[in-house]
Amino acid sequence: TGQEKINTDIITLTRFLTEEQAKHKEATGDFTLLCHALQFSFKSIAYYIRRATLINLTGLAGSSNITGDDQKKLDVIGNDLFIAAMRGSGRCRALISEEVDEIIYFDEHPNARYVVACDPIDGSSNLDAGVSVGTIFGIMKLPDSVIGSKPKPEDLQMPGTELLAAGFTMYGASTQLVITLKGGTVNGFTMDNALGEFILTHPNMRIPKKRGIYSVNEGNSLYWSDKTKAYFESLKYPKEEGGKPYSSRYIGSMVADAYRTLLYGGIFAYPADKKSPKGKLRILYECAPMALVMENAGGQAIDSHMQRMLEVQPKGIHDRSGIFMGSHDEVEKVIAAHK
Ligand code: AHM
Ligand code: MG
Repeated sequence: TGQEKINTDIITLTRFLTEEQAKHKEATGDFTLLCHALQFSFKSIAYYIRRATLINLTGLAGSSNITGDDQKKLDVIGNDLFIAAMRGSGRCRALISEEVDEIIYFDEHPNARYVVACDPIDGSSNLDAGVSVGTIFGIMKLPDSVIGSKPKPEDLQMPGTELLAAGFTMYGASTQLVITLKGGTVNGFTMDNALGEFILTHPNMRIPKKRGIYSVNEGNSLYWSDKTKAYFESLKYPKEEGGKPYSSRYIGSMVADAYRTLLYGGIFAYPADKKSPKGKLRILYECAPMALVMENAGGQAIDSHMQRMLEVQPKGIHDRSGIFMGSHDEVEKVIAAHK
């Protein structure tokens, strides 16, 4: 008849989360509710980003955050949307946001068991140029001994191995959500604007084992260690006879660079260097969530000391780290080059 076959058995994020919850007999539904609140914040951030130029949301807000970055108007709005959604979920005890110096406690929910770390709009220097940006999130559970009392910063400075779930949303040509649960697979959803739902479009994402693409801000190479310099040189000038040099891709939005790396394979790096000896990216809401996604997709993520990223213990809520992540074999090359 020439009629397209229409899929009527669509897996939305809501359905996916419900089905995940059913797999865990002991689940109370709290985690699922928290994820619904997260989902709403992604949808609203996506909405404001789409409309930013039309409703005067481009440009600076006139303030700066803890890390000294000038805040964009959208950084402020994204952060406010996120805080409101987490508070409203009633399941979040505390929130760590890139945009707020201190821990945000939700004392009205003293028995909530979850803690969320987020970068509401990562890559915001790209916003006004219409380049993809994203939200990064990690969800942790408080130890039983802390529930009911006010958690201390040390209680929240957990290594990525403690993440229950993590992922990111990319606001690009379409809005993509990638989420993974501890020990689980990585699943990608695409926002259907007409339905207002995230639809499962990329089930069980696996990162290619290797790929000749590298992604790094080469403008920092003056400050790199000799080993890091030698590593990137080796990608551009292969030693083997007839060896093919790698391609370079760098968007400058970690979410977009990581999403491409996840789909196509390759390596993404923001190494620690002489200018930023601790690296630039933040452990709790940038490095660790991405590392969980990469590992669960079959890739690897390490810091500049070649230590597994998920095991890096942050010493403060905004602590930073160098990072190399991506395809399994590409990270092996990084390790070999830094021996
Ligand atoms: P932000 O959180 O202030 O937006 O900074 C994080 C961003 C990442 O998305 C990206 O990987 C990196 O900073 C780019 O930094 P640079 O401009 O130094 O290459
Ligand atoms: Mg940011």
